[in-house]
Amino acid sequence: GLQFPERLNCATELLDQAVARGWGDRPCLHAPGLTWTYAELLAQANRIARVLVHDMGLVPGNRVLLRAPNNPMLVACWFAVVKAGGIAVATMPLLRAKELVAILDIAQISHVLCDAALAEELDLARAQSPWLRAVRTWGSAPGAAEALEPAMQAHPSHFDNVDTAATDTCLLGFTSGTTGVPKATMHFHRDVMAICRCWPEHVLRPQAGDVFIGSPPIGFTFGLGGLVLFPMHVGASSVLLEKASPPLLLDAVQSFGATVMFTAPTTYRALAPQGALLRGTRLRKCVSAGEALPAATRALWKDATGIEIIDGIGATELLHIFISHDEASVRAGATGRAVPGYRAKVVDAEGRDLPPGQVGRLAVQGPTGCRYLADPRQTQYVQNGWNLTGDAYVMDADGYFFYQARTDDMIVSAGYNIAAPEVENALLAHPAVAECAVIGVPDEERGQIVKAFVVLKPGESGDEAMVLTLQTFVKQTVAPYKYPRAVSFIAQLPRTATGKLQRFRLHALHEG
Ligand code: 3SK
Repeated sequence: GLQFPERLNCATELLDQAVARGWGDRPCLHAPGLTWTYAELLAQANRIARVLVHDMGLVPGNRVLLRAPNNPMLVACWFAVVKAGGIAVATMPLLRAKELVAILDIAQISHVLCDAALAEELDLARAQSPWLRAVRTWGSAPGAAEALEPAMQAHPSHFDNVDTAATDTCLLGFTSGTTGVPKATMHFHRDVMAICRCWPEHVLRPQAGDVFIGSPPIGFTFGLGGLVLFPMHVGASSVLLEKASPPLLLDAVQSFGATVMFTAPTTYRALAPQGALLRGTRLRKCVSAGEALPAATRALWKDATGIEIIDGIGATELLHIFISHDEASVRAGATGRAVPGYRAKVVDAEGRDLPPGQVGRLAVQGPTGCRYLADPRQTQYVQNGWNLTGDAYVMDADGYFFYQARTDDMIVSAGYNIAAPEVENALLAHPAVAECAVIGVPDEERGQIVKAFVVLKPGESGDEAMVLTLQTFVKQTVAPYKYPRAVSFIAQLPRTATGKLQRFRLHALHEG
């Protein structure tokens, strides 16, 4: 097993030690028109840590919300928080005020560091938080109140990291959960170091000369690992893109000479027609996670680029990927095998182990995982030291795991997890809506899309204009990727005699 010292600060290990090791002049982070070396990132993080401690009153254990698109300042802020013994809560850039209010509340966020480009929804949310003490924003107009940069310039560029325990929490990862009520998963300093060892050392095997690139937000632990922690652990560099639509990603892979790419199956599918452009570039490893990789997408990508995708499944609960395989051990249709350091099995509804060949719920155990912040659902999702995932899998006799479906009402669309009740709640807030129910329906491009069945109030008409009105309304209330791409108007929702919604009948209705 992995051994870590009792006292451990993962920022010291990944950043201060990188410079101490002599990597200070190596490129660490690239963005369009900008490269920071390891030494430059360290200096920025140190100044921000000083602002947090001396100007904003941060003490170890405080939770700090980080809000930005993927850019070098976000990474500097992440390290600053962890250096100062704080707990980093990096968020998805698209979150709206309503979702931010929930996070501020559940995590009892006391401090915020925010990119000015995303300040609007934060401004709406912050007034509703009793816990918030101090906010700093970077990238704002000169002279703006709460500006981070002038405060940084007033401090020297060295900082003594807080001597944390390996088992102190350093980050909270939010997952929207099946009920739409977000859960915060807690991760220790040693967990961050553990994920840098397990999957990268055994599956990805990156090298110091690698240039990482990808689309997942750093607020999603898939992005944090793939675009920040894993490259830094080996002294490599990473390209951070604020916008990473498929065409922008393709351009950036070419122009930055990227060698390792992290993205979701939907993006591989969208890029495949231009994939031949990547032949002859430096790209050599392509990683897919966030949703099940269709066999057809794997084949399309291999045909176009010659590269075999490294598939994997991870979870915010476990911080990163725990089932995967390298390019050499692909088995058709399988996500892979348990990553060394982790154990995985399939269990029945009562939690009993199922033999190979039988479908059940995937359970995972390893150096990370099993901790929710003050959430009664802990006992529902963690049993006897095993994380019970929401995925149905079947394992073969050789320990390869094959994805079957979600076990609950979570909709996975283009790599985004969308909880049906959250979309329902957003729709219900519209004055024309009497009742509604949301399901995920199969979609070639996005895996699944959100479909809403809506019962309108008397006098309202279910026409195209109403579809558009409701879609726009949802986009304004919750993160836009959660909006229902399909809307169907019905006279009443199918319910049991006791009034329970029968979602399976909605699926049947959809299939006609
Ligand atoms: O969804 C996944 O597969 C995933 C992968 C890596 C880290 C986190 C997650 C949720």
